[in-house]
Amino acid sequence: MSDLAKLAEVVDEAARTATEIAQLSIAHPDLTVDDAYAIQALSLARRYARGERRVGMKMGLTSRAKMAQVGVDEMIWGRLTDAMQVEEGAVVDIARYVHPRVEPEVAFLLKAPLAGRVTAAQAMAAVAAVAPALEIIDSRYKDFRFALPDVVADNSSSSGFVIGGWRSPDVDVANLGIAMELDGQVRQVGSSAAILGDPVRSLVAAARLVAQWGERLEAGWIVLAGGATAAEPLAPGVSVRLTMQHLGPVSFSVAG
Ligand code: 0L1
Ligand code: MG
Repeated sequence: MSDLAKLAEVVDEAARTATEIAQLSIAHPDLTVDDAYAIQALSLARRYARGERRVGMKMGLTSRAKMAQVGVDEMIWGRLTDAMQVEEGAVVDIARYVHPRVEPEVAFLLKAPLAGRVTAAQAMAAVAAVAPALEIIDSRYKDFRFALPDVVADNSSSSGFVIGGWRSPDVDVANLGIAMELDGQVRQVGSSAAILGDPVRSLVAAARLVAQWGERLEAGWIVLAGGATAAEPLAPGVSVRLTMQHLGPVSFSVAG
């Protein structure tokens, strides 16, 4: 087994068993971001071998609030599988995660493949629908602390996602008001404009970034554009509700 495959096994086991691990970059200070994307691909291949199915891509650190929260200042991406989807309104078991957080996102559903350098108009022509979404992020690293290669190797902290009702792509998602409540208390407010000025720019970036790894965004896939605000920690018993202007609500809760 190669060194990268061994590290892929480490992050995969940490995610599968919800077990905290040390940052890979401590024992491997020379780990590059390219190595980290290779580890991510190898760790996801292990999930596919267990029967999970790729259903999309998440963009990460696409807003200043998110970059500041984790001290990393480059956009990153990760892979979504069917096992990560939480049904709207469902109750999740916190034991599935190490120290989960939740953040408000905009989701795109694709009706055609996309890859490489595309314009915003070309990207939107491939979109079947848009929706409000919540991403559950859960770094597998101790204390939720990491360097850029660590977080990339760890599937960019992606652990779960909840999608609200799909709406027509005619809804302009550039500057939608956002309120995220935990147990009925508004904890984060903002605008979808915090996502690169317009979440469509994140979709354009997603097409460019996957192509660098010889992949394309496929018809039927979901693309999460990135957190619009800082993330909030999840705790047993908490109910989460996001309301997004023109797109409506999406919610889930954590078992007590
Ligand atoms: O925007 C994001 O989804 C960031 C994921 C990686 C950083 C984090 O764990 O917050
Ligand atoms: Mg996110």
